[in-house]
Amino acid sequence: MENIDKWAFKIILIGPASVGKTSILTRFIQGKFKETYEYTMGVDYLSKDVEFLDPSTNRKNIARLTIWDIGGQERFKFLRNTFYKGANGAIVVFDLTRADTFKEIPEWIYEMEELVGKKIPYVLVGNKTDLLEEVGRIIDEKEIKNFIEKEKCLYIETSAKTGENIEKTFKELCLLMANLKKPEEIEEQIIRDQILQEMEDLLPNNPIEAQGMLIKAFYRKFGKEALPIIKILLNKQGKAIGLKVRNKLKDNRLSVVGEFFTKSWDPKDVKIIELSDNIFRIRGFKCPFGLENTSRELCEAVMEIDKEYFRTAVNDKIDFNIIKTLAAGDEFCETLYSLEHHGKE
Ligand SMILES: Nc1nc2c(ncn2[C@@H]2O[C@H](COP(=O)(O)OP(=O)(O)OP(=O)(O)O)[C@@H](O)[C@H]2O)c(=O)[nH]1
Ligand SMILES: [Mg+2]
Repeated sequence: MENIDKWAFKIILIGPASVGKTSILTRFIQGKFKETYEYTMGVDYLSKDVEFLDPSTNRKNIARLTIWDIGGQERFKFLRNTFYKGANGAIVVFDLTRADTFKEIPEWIYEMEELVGKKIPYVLVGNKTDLLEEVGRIIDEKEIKNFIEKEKCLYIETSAKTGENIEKTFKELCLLMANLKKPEEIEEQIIRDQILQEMEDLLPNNPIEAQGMLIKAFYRKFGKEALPIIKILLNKQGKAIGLKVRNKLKDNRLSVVGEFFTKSWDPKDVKIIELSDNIFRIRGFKCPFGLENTSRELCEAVMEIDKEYFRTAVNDKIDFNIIKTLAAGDEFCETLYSLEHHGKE
């Protein structure tokens, strides 16, 4: 006989009035949708068996869900005390087209934890995605992001009308309730979603920007641990380009290399502040890697490329100093290269 893990879960569907709780449930159970609003008078419940796979073993699980759909209108508040009890998980819904419903969410979660008596896994749902095209995103995505990052909860956008992500919401919640998905994985998923979102918003204009996106994604995921690796790779890249420049230029004084280096950038993005055989000071108004407002430490790791480029192309010991950087929020970048023996005996 097939070996299946069996579960029974009580789920509560909660959130402000008219956000689409009943519609989500009707879509999930009956595959139907109704345009007219009939508020839920008190409480309804429905049952359904769902299958879901343990992601690490691919083992089949089956859960009998009893889903309690609780009217969101204020007058049914008194019912929550009774019906929240014993819940194993929750779907907390707000309406993507009504900002006030999102504002209320922290209160709903707080109240849920009070009445259930403990923290339970839940999925935060932004419903009515089908209306976004028409209405636009009226809730600041950053606010939603901040909330899910702080709460470390799963966030899914759905449409009860089209059925988008409805099954997924229930299955993800099953994984959480069965403890087959750990908080670290939720965090990973949040980070992954953010990175993908950023990538969707931004198309690289050239290979350096694409490299910058990769570096940022890597740094975001691994933090400080990523820095030494970025450093080593960019150092090698700097050395490779530096060697080419050294072979190409007959004269390898810092002034000549500095001028050659500057020519590779769009003149409106850079300005030479000082250029001699001992000192090269340059300002940049745009980070070629797109690292604006990330962090100084990331800039330092990435700038290993320029540092090594100059050391190799000039073939001398060079002090390298990042005076200002857009990465740390400064108004421009300023870097100073000086021959190490300059000014010393
Ligand atoms: N376009 C669109 N309309 C939706 C969607 N979900 C729900 N609605 C509409 O929103 C209204 C409210 O939906 P309900 O499912 O009754 O809302 P509810 O959260 O159960 O409301 P209460 O029972 O009062 O708490 C209805 O008119 C639905 O047709 C959706 O995904 N897209
Ligand atoms: Mg309802």
